[in-house]
Amino acid sequence: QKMLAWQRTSFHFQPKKNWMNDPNGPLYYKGWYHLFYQYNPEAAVWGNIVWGHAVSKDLIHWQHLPVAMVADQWYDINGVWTGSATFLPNGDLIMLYTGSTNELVQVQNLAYPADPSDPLLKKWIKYEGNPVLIPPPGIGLKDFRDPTTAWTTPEGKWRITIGSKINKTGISLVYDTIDFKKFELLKGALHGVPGTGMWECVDFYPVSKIVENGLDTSENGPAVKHVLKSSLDDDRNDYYALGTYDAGAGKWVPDNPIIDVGIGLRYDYGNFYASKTFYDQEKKRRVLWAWIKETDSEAADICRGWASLQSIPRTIKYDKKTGSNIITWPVAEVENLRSNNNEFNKVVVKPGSIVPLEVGSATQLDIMAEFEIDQNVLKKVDGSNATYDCIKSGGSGERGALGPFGLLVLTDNSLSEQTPIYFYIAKDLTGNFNTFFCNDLTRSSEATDVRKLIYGSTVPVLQGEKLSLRTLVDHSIVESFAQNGRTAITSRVYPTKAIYENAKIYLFNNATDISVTATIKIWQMNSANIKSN
Ligand code: DQQ
Repeated sequence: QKMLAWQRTSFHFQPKKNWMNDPNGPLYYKGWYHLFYQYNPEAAVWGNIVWGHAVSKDLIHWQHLPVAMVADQWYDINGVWTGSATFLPNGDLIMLYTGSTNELVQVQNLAYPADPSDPLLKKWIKYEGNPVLIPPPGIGLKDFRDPTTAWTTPEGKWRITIGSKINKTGISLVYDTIDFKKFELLKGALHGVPGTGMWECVDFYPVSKIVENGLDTSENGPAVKHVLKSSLDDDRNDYYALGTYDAGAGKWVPDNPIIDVGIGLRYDYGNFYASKTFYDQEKKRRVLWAWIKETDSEAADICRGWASLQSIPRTIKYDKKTGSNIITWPVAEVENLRSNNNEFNKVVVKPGSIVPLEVGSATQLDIMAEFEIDQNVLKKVDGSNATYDCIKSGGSGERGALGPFGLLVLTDNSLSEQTPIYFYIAKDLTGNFNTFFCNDLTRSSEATDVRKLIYGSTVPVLQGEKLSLRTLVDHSIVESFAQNGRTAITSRVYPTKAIYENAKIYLFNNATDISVTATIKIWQMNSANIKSN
């Protein structure tokens, strides 16, 4: 246990011990942010699921509270599963969640705070008429879970959506309600995509095409686009698409069917699942949480006594510059943990070289880096390899004309353990560039019980933009963002040597034909204050 102690994070949310998975019902209430989460109070593996609960003033420093809801009724005795919060116009709060019944049927239940005057919302009452929804005809008894936050319809009713599947088509069912006790199923679905399987933890919300603020879930109109997100049970990733919502019909259509939900864009191209957003009415932003699972063995989880993290909460916005994706970015409050700024200006990294960045211990960092490349050199390089793929490539060791180049984090002095985060530029025969953003875990640990994949995808780079990345390092998690959050990659990393003061950071350039000029700011990060209950 002691050996693995360093893997515990310092500014990510995690319970003191045991297993955690999905974020549930995040909300802001009477001065406090609340995070509920799927929690096993008994062990560091999934099971006995109840709602863990913690509160924060700033989404960074947390106070753990007693479990909010336990499995004590026939309709949730096999698990108090994922759910979402809705504020009513009078400020009242309701929670809808999935229960796994005594017969393992998935049903939806209603709960509300026992004492709305308690800003900590410690006690919850389950509605006596639960369950409020059972699987409708034609839907599998175990394919009906994770109700969303409700939004209002043009008729003034409430509307929710719930993920499911029919054969291999992932769908999201739509229900209208007046009181959250009786529901009416709409015909068809909000949307469905063949071949995507069960849709878990569906999220559905508006983003503004014009303003920087986030939007409350019921907002709509010509300046709004709607994001539909689904967590695909089959491949354990969170996919989204931008599209148009028809409130009259209760249907949503993707802007581009080629990148529909489940077959196109992801919030994050690493380890990031079962995410949920909420509208933060205090700061007028939409905030995204996600479950970051372990990628070592279950035996290691049990030995450590805990499993899983929550991502750093991110603000989520429509990308006005590209018009084709959203951007996710760590909430501004994270920056309050920054101390000891180290700056490295215009460091030239030649083809095939590495440059150490002296910052002391490199286990708790916030890194911002920009890379410049001589445009004349870029023009001269022959085009040929436009079809690069991070995942199928040879990783950071495979050299191309224009990449890879970037950072090595959680790296020991001998470089035997290293976690590269990098760009790779591919140029086609017509002179067009395609930029990829990748994270190679193949050499991240000498432990043998760790999954060591290469993650990544393309990132849009517009005319005149420098390549930029930001990376948060926190012991066993690395969260990276390219081009201010257009593409993100989160990974869990388990070095055995690159720990404590032996963890270093380097610049590297494995391109054969270009030098890159890097300008970097690196902050040491203070630990968040996490109080036990
Ligand atoms: N986790 C919950 C389910 C949800 C799944 C159970 C997603 O409600 O579908 O712990 O990780």
